[in-house]
Amino acid sequence: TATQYLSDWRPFPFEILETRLEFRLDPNATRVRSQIDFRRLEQGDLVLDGVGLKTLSLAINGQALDLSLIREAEGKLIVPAVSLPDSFTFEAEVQIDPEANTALEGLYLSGGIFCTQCEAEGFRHITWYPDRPDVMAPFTVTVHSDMPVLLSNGNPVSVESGKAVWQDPWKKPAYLFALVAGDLRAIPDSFTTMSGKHVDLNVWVRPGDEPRAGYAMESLIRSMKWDEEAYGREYDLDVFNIVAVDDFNMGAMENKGLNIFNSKLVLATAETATDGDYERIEGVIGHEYFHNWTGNRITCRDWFQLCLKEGLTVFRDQQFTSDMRSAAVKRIHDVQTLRARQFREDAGPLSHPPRPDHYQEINNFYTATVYEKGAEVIGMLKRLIGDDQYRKALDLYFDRHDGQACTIEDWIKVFEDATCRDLTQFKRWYTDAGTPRLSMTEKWADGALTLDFAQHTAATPGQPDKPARVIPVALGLIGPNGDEVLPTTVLEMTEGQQSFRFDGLGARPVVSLLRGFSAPVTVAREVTADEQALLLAHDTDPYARWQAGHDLALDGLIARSNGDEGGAEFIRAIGGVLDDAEADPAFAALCLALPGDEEIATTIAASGTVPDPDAIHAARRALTLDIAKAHSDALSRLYDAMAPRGPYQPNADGSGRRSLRLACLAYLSRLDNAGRAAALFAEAENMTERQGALEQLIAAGRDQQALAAFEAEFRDNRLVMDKWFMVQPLRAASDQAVARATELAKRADFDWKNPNRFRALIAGLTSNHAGFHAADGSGYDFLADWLMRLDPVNPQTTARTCSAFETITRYDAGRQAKAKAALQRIAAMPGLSRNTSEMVTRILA
Ligand code: BAL
Ligand code: ZN
Repeated sequence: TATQYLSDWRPFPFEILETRLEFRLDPNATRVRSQIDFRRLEQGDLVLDGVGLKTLSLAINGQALDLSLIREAEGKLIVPAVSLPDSFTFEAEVQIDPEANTALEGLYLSGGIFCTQCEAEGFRHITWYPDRPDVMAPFTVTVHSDMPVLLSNGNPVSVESGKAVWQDPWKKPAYLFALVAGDLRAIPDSFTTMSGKHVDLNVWVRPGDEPRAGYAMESLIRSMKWDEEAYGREYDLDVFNIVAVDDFNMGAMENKGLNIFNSKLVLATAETATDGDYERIEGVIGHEYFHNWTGNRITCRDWFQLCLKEGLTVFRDQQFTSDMRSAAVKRIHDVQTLRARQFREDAGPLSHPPRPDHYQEINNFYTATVYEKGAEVIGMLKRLIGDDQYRKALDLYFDRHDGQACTIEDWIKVFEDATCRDLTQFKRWYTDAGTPRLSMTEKWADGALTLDFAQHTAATPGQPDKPARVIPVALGLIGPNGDEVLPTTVLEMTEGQQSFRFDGLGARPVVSLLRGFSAPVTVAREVTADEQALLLAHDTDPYARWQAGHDLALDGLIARSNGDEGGAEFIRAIGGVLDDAEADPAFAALCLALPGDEEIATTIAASGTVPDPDAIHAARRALTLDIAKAHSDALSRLYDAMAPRGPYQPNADGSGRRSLRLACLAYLSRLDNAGRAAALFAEAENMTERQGALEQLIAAGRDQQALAAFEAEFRDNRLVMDKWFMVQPLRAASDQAVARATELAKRADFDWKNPNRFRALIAGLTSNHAGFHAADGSGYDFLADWLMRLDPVNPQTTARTCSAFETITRYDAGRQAKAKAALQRIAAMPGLSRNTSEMVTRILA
């Protein structure tokens, strides 16, 4: 399979003045006519992309072209330069089969709705086109269909029965094209932009789903307002449409003026969606909307630059959620996600830089590194230059590059020009893979504290040497009495080893290190349990406070998993958290939640030891029980105090109270055999508490009645039933998880071709650490069997799911051998997709 290299990028030799498309929709025989006005910019052949098209005709300026120009195997149509005038109209008519399109790339049918997904390279499944992000054009789209609602990008020109014409005046690459046709109902609203322009807003859903789309619309309006206030960015079309569909490989897609969403990120009511769902809906609606400027108006030159739009847009959606909810809680959630997904990716065979320089299948690079680390890198930049300079640089970015397809070099240059800083070293964060390990040792003498820092980044695939990076180290100092003696100070580390000294200190303080998680690094330092407890009690930085408690718990859990004593200090410290819990329930809930098995395993592996999934799981269960016993009164009191005080509100306050209540329930369930959970399951009026209770009932092995009741109530709601499929393997006892998943997979309603349903069951199992890593290899075999079944149907979702195997080399030889055998079975499958083949090859390398 051909590898694509960043260094091979060459400009497209033509520009497009206008793209006109005409669709005659039919489930099995959709006709697409295209007229593309090209103008030559430099010498070169006309190379167009097309995959799986039945080509009916090709012409240039009305002259028929020979179909033998098509190179079927390569998916290219190559018209030699000599046969082309400087300006010409290319015309094609092709036929495609949306109903047969189970890969969900290009034009497909989802539950009777025609919809599209073109990022990254889906447009080539629709018609012949230069399907690359640096070729941008205004589009006019005509749709013929008897479906009641016909949508495309831009503004409506004419909408009549059976035919609609849409025009998008903003030039865009093909990956932002979208078309939707179906029996849909709108939740309408409107927005007046900061310059007074009226915009019609619609969230389109299936008939009957209208009452579940209100929160999505509110989130959209908040997003539009926030982007004006925070970034000065105004919306630029007369309409903005969002459509919810059930079958979608990703979360959502930022097509210009016509965002298409996975329905799980649109539909919510208190009875069917959790607090987490509501927060994700708000965040993703924001994310896709913010792409209008960071992605659409300014796009990527090539797919190696994906983090240019994704890292920045994630950073912006994180800021948005911080502003809408609790900044402290949001930061801790983001750090948890980064560690769980990106650090894990960086520590294994799939490690790659935020800006990779080669790939086989770009769909395999929609990763935590490109998205979440891409966002962290921007956060670091902002921390280094300050808020004002950041805003100045962003204004320059929008001014300078509006309408362009850009690179990471363009982005860095904007910051260099706006701040007069040399960012050569900073750029390594984009080009170098791996998570730096920051170690710190302390020297105390004569009222002076000297901190000696060292940074080290281990080799990653293809990158053996790692020069030092610039690392912003935010820290503060806390005196022995708990007072802050040095407020947050940002040290700029640029060398492999560097020392910083703080003079004039009365007594030896405790270092509150990496405040706000100022850089995506792991930390190695000598710190006593008493010092961690002091930070947990007194640190002024909420992230650092939480981290101190988290580390204390982690140390105790690792000791216990080694068969030693551990966790006593955490048990004691948690008493203080419980005493203060009502002042900030969401924060207390975060402190109460023990590190998960996966994180414990990661930490053990990072220290060079082989993690034992069963010992880790047993250690966590034992510490949970000890905490429950030690604090049963306080936990019980808080559980009652956090009972609902009024109607459900999906806001930070309400969700904070529920998260604390459920954190208490997790402990109390170990003492009362999930008695409170059973009562809560029966009486709860919202899905957050309902699902939380159900999870405890499953963990306690008394779930039959509750599962039956849940199924009876929600049988017809796909999204809610996804939860039912997910929580069972997730919360089942580890020695029953694979059996449970196997039984569930046999059910008629395990509609595995639906990505949400497939992922629900599989992610439920693979997130049950000891269950998935069962010593007999049954978890690996189960996953491999399902990946082999899904691959011919949906390569993209199959390939992404392969990352469940990315940690195998950290386990014992027996588990490794079984996992490798499972992967080799996948690799040997005839006709394996390029997507899955690349993932399996990288993991096995
Ligand atoms: N661009 C793909 C979906 C997203 O990141 O918004
Ligand atoms: Zn995005």
